Amino acid sequence: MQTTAKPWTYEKDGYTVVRTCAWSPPGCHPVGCGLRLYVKDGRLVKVEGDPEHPISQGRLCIRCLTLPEYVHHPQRIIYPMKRVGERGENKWKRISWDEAYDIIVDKIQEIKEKYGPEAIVQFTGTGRQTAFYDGPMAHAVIGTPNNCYAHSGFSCLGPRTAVTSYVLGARYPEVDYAGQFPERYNHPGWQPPKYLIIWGRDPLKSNPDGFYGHSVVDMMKLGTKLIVVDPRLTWLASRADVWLQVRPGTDTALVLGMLNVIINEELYDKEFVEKWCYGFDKLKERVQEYPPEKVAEITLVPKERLIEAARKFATSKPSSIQWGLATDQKPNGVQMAHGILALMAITGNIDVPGGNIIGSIPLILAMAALEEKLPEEVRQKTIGKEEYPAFFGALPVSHPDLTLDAMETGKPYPIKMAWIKSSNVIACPTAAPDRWYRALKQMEFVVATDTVMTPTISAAADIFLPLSTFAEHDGIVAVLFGEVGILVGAINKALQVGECKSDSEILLELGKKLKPELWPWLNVQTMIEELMLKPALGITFEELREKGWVHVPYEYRKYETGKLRPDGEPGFLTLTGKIELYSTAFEGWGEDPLPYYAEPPYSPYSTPELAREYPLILTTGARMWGMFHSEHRHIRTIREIHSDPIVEIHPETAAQLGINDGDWVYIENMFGRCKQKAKLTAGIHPKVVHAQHGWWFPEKPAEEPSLFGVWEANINLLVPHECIGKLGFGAPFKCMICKVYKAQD
Ligand SMILES: Nc1nc2c(c(=O)[nH]1)N[C@H]1C(S)=C(S)[C@@H](COP(=O)(O)OP(=O)(O)OC[C@H]3O[C@@H](n4cnc5c(=O)[nH]c(N)nc54)[C@H](O)[C@@H]3O)O[C@H]1N2
Ligand SMILES: Nc1nc2c(c(=O)[nH]1)N[C@H]1C(S)=C(S)[C@@H](COP(=O)(O)OP(=O)(O)OC[C@H]3O[C@@H](n4cnc5c(=O)[nH]c(N)nc54)[C@H](O)[C@@H]3O)O[C@H]1N2
Ligand code: SF4
Ligand SMILES: [Mo]
Repeated sequence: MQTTAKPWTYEKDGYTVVRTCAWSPPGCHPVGCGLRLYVKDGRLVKVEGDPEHPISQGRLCIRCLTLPEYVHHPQRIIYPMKRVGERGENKWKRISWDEAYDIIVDKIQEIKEKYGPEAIVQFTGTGRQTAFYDGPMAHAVIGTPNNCYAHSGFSCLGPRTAVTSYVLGARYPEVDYAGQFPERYNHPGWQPPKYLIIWGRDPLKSNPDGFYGHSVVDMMKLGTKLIVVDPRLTWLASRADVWLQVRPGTDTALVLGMLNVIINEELYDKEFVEKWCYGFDKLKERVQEYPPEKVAEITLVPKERLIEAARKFATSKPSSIQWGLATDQKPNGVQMAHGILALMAITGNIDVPGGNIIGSIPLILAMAALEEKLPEEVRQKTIGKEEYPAFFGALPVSHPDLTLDAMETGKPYPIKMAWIKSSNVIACPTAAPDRWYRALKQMEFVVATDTVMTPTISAAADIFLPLSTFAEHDGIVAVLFGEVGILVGAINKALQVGECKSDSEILLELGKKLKPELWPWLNVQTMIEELMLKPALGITFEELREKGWVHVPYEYRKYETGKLRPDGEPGFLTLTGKIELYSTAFEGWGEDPLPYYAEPPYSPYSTPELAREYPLILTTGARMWGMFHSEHRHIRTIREIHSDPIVEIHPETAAQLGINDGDWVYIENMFGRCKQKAKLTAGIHPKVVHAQHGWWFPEKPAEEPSLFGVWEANINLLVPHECIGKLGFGAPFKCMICKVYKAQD
C-alpha cells in the first residue's frame, strides 16, 4: 500500500482542494478516476485530473471536466419536494426531509399492511454508486423482494456475469490492463496482450464497468494489436489489424466460426484444454456446424477476415478479449457469452498476465449479507424466481419483463408502489417505454431520487428526494464493484449543495426509521467501514482517505493454487471443477448445453415479410463521449458537442432514400417510430443503421403531454417488450429492423 504525496485536502491559491475518486452522480461506471476539486466560497470552481492516480493518471473526460456546471446547474433540484398538482403537471412544493421521510414511512407501512411488502418495487439503473446499496435498500429497508432493473432481458452485464458464473464459476473476467498493480505496466511479470479483441464494445467512450478505456491506447503503444468486431467503424476499429464488420445480432455465429478454425486447425492450447476444460469434444462436434463459409453468409464478415482473426488470436499469447454490451443486447447473447468464454479458455488466456483476469472476493458481497435479512417466504415471491431459475440464481432481483406484466395485470399479485432511483425509466432502459409509462402512472405512490427533474419523475412521482453528486458526499468506489481485484478509492466530500443527500445517507436514515435493528451505524463512514472496508481490506475509512486508494491483493492462475474454490482444491467453482465448454448448468435448465446460433427475432431471415417493409437492420445505443445514458442533456458545454439525437446511415443508402446529411428523419417499424437527425457515414454497413438512445430535452416543457419531449426521439419505442432469451436474459436492443424516411414536418 502506497501513500500519495499530497494529503486528501489542502489549501492552494485561496482554494480548498479536495482529492477524490469519481463515481456518480453524474453517471459513470466504477473505474474511479482521480480528481482534484477546487472549492471557493462554497462553490466548486474547477476540476483537474489527479496525475498521481494509478489508473487515470491525470486524464479526465468531458463529463468530469464539466462537473462544476452540473453541480451548480439552475435546473438542479436541491430540496425535497412533494407533488401538489396531478401527476404529469409538474407542480411541486418544497418540504423538509423529516416531512418527506414521514410521508414515505407511513405510505410504505400502509401498502405493506394492505398488500404485502412485495407490492413495492424498487427501480434501479446501471451500476452507479447506488449499486452497492440497491439490494440492502430493497431488502433490508423497504422489505420488498422486488428490486428491478427495468431493462428488458436485463440486457446489460447481467447475462455476461451470469454465464461466466455458470461456465467459469467466477465473476466477470476482465482484460488484464495492469490496473491491479501500483506500478502498472512496469509491474514485473505483467505483459501487454499481443492481440486484444474488442468485441461489441467501444471502451474509449464507455470506460465500461471496471475497464479504463484509455488503457487500450496505452497498451497499443506497448505493442498490442487490435481485432475489432463491430458493425461500425469506431476509432479503435480504424486502427485495428483486423476489423470484422459483423451484421448486428449475428456475433454468436461469428464466435462459433472462429472456434471452428481454431479447433480444426489445432491452434488451441492442448495442455490447458486437457487439464482445465470440460466438454471439448462436444464443442468440437458442435462447431463443425459453423464452417467459415456458412458463417460469412450469416454475419456478412468475409471468410478470409474471420480466418485471419481466429489464427492471429490463437497463435499469439497472451491475448485477451474486451467483450461488451453487444453481447447482452440480443436474445442469443447467452450463447455468445458462452462462445467468447470458450475462446478465452481454449487458447489458454484465462487468469494469465496479459489475458483475461478473474477477480478475488467481491467487495459487494459484504453488502449482500444485508440482503439476506429478507424473510425466506418474502424472498420466494420475487417476480420471475419461478419462471427463470437461471436468471434468479445469478441475479437475485425481480425479472424486468415479468415486473411490467405484474404492474399491468396485477398478477401474480398487485404492484402498488415504486421507488425510483438511478433510473430514468421511460427515457432510457425500457423496451416499449409507453407501456412502462402507463404502468407507473397507475401506481398508488411513487418516490424518486435524482439530481434534476426527469420525464419519468414529472410523469409519475409523488415525492422527489434531491441527490448529492460525488463531489458532495463521502463514500468509496471499487473498480467493477470489487468484482475484479483491482482498486478501491475514497470519495471525499468537497461541498454541500442545498439539502442534497447521497444514496447511502438516505439508505441509512430510512433504515433507522423502518428497520432500526439492522442499521446501528452512526454515520455512512462507519457503515461503509464495518460492512465493506474492514472485512474485505482490513482498513478504516480514514485510512483509505489518507492513502487515496488501495490496491486489492491479486495473483495470477488462481485455478492452480485452489484460490477459486472455497474447498481450496485446484480448479474452477463449477460442478465439474473445470471450465464448462459444455455447460452442465444449462443442461439442467433445459437449455442447449453448447453454444448455438439463433437468428435475431426480427431479421431478413426470421421475418422476411416484415423485412420487406422494414429492410434496414437497426442497432442502437452505442455510447457517446459526453452523455451517460439519459444524463447530461442539460449541460450546455456537452450539448454543444451532442446537440441532437443522431442516426447513422451509409451514404449510398441515404441517397436511395433521398436523405441528406443533417436531415431530420423518422425511424420506424411495426412497434413504433421516433425522429432523429441523419448523419451520413461510410463507417457503417449499407444495410445497417445505428440510432442513439436515452434522448429527452430538458429545454422542452416538463409537463404532459411533452414530458421534456421524451416521446420524440425515443428509439426504444421500436424495441418490443418480452422478446427475450430462453433463460430470461437478453433482448434485441442491438438487432431490430426498421425503415428510415425523411421527416416532412
Ligand atoms: N460515455 C458513456 N459511457 C458509458 C455509458 C454511457 O451511456 N455513456 N453507459 C455505461 C453502460 S451502462 C454500459 S452497459 C457500457 C456499455 O459500453 P460498451 O460495452 O462499450 O457498449 P456500446 O457503446 O453500447 O456498444 C459498443 C459497440 O458495439 C457496437 N455494436 C452494435 N451492435 C453490435 C452487434 O450486434 N455486434 C457487435 N459485435 N457490436 C455491435 C456498436 O457499434 C458500438 O461501437 O457503457 C458504460 N459507459
Ligand atoms: N436502445 C437502447 N436502450 C438502452 C441501451 C442501449 O444500448 N440501447 N443501453 C441500456 C443500458 S446498458 C442501460 S445500463 C440502461 C441505463 O438506464 P438507466 O440506468 O435507467 O439510465 P438513465 O436513464 O440515465 O437514468 C439514470 C438516472 O439516475 C440519476 N443518477 C445518476 N447517478 C446516480 C446515482 O449515483 N444515484 C442515483 N440514485 N441516481 C443517479 C440520473 O440523473 C438519471 O436521471 O439503458 C439501457 N437502454
Ligand atoms: S471515465 Fe470519465 S466521466 Fe468517468 S470518472 Fe473517469 S473521467 Fe469521469
Ligand atoms: Mo449498461
